[in-house]
Amino acid sequence: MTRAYIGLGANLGDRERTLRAAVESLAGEAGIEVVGVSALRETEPVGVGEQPLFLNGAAELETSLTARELLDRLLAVEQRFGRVRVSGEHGPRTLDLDLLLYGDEVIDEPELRVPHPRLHERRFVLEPLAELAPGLVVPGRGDMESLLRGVH
Ligand code: GSY
Repeated sequence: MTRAYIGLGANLGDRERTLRAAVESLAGEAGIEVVGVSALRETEPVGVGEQPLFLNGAAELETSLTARELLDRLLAVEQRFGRVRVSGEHGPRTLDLDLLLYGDEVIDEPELRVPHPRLHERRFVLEPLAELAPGLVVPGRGDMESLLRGVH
């Protein structure tokens, strides 16, 4: 079993309902146990121009799936909730599920990079992660406290 963390985000539609339903849906998947969900917080969009506010959070999972299998489940749940991913597009989204951490593994494969390559520079990711696991160390990046000190 591996402890994994995912980022939750939405800035279209009924954001809270979608995020909670997505977590429920993940919890119903074979091989995934949801062991924690952070508070959801409203955040200013980062790096995507003018867009509606996001609702962001994070979830802690215990999983028997491989990182690739888990990623595929996340993409399937996103699609179930109407998310269409167009390469290179950064438009508003009904649901965004990002694989942030998969145990202490470092993976750099097409479409599958963990730790998430922008995790360490995003307050909207670090804060909910630190809430779930304050003692977490992000492989290659450091501990939560120093990472949070490094973001605006
Ligand atoms: O994968 C993250 C999508 N995203 C977000 C987000 O979830 N929240 C905020 N506040 N800004 C964002 N920019 C991007 S891209």
